[in-house]
Amino acid sequence: MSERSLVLLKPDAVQRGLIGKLVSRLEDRGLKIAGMKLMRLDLPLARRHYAEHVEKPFFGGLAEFMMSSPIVAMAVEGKGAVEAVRSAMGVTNPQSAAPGTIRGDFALDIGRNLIHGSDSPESAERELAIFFAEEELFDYARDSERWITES
Ligand code: IDP
Ligand code: MG
Repeated sequence: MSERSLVLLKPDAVQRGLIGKLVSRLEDRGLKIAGMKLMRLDLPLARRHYAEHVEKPFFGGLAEFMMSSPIVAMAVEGKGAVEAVRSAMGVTNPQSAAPGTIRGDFALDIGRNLIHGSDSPESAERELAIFFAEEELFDYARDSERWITES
């Protein structure tokens, strides 16, 4: 099985009706959805997911935002999935995000940047375990696979 990343479509993406467009960006890249669900974060989950940011001054606002509306949690799989998702997302602050990236095309504010993607394979493993039970993740082949990756 190739690499997996945890992707969250944040409350702003859901509220703005961008779920389909953002999923399409990832599918168009060749990435495969290995798990997907609509859910609402509570504080313990937000703190666990953003453990590295809990002490930061922006954490209060971030947690409040992340709990304000449902999110879509996804396990996204493919060759180099972590980096592929990060490059499709664009940099954290949409003000600096390149056109052609999700944040560069759809967002303006660092506090409303639409999407989370794991920052390393190690983070991906940790984060996927927070959001998905083993039976919610699917290992399946697509007929298109050999047209997306050579090996
Ligand atoms: P990332 O989402 O690009 O990985 P991180 O540095 O891990 O960026 O920060 C996590 C999230 O916290 C960001 O996506 C953003 O929503 C929020 N955030 C990060 N830095 C700031 C800030 O300086 N002000 C407000 N929110 C921030
Ligand atoms: Mg991060």
